[in-house]
Amino acid sequence: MRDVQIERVETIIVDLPTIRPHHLSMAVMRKQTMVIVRLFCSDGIEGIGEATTIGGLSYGDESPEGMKLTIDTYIAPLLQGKSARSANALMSLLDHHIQGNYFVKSAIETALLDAQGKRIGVSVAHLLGGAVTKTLPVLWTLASGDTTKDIEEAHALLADGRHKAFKLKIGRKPPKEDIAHVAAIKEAVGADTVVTVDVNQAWSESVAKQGIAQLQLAGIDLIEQPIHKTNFDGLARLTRYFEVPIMADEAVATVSDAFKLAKVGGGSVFALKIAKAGGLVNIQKQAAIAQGAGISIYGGTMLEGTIGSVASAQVFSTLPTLDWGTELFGPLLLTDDIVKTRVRYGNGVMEIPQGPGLGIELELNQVEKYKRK
Ligand code: MUC
Ligand code: MG
Repeated sequence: MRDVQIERVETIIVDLPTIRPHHLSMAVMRKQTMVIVRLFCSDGIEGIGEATTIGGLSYGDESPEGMKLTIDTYIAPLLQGKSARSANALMSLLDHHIQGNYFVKSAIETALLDAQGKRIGVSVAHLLGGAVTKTLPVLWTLASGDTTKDIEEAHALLADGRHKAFKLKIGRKPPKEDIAHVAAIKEAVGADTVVTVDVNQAWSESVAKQGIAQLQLAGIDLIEQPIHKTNFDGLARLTRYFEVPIMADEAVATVSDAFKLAKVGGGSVFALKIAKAGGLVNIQKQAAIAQGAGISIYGGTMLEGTIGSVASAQVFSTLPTLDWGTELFGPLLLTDDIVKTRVRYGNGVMEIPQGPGLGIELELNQVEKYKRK
């Protein structure tokens, strides 16, 4: 097999407006900022990846501007001139020289896998052992900040059939108001529509105990990250106490978090995200830990655009135990896109592009249009 080298790694910050403000406990998003990675190889193949977070530094500890700097200053020089074929070898090199920086590593691994898939004519899912599905269930997050608008949005989406389940974001307002908001939406969409609630760490354990009791009574199907991410024992206590499943999100970032949380029973569901985990291969390791511990999994998002969402979909499609479906709706929250062919959504699912690589390509005019100047 002819050797192929990495010639150059380029990063571009892209800002895309959202279709409406997206309210989370720690930030209100009006645009999404993505760091797009272009990895050029000596055989003319280009791999693409995406490093995206939520609300600057309010969700994770890597910012878009910092991620660009990390790749340009530390990662690109390490990769330049190296053999491009083995993502595992290159990720191991990065892990040896660069601590943490998981969001960035996920974008680089995505670009390496995309390039290798394009090179040998197979999808990224195929490189990861093969897909078990060509579609993934995708819920929608209602987070306009207004109960009436959320109900209208839910009814329109149910009528259209694009989504069949919803996630609600709370934690910005006093618990009483938040719970009334959730109960009103649940009643409006009906008992048969799955509704989950993400508190994004906003509650103390004692408040969570009261709040979850009421959410359970309102018929909510799953509670996501009610308390601070470092409180593993608290998550375990809530998981044991309530019938409604408790999902770990921020708490389960790395492979080692998954192991430690599984050991204490911190959550009956894990939300897996390629950015938190530091890449696609680590998602498969976390899924194996969850499977061994009898913990369900859910395909999470960092509200990435199309590249990050498709990269997530490629690895999620290899997991037979994705009981809770996914939330890979990121591209639908944005007013426009930077790829040639947009991903198709309908009937509650996302259609996964079928390779080679990620199965998508950058539309460079669009990248230029939304590139931060
Ligand atoms: C989160 O914490 O889950 C995922 C969907 C959404 O609306 O926000 C994100 C972040
Ligand atoms: Mg969450």
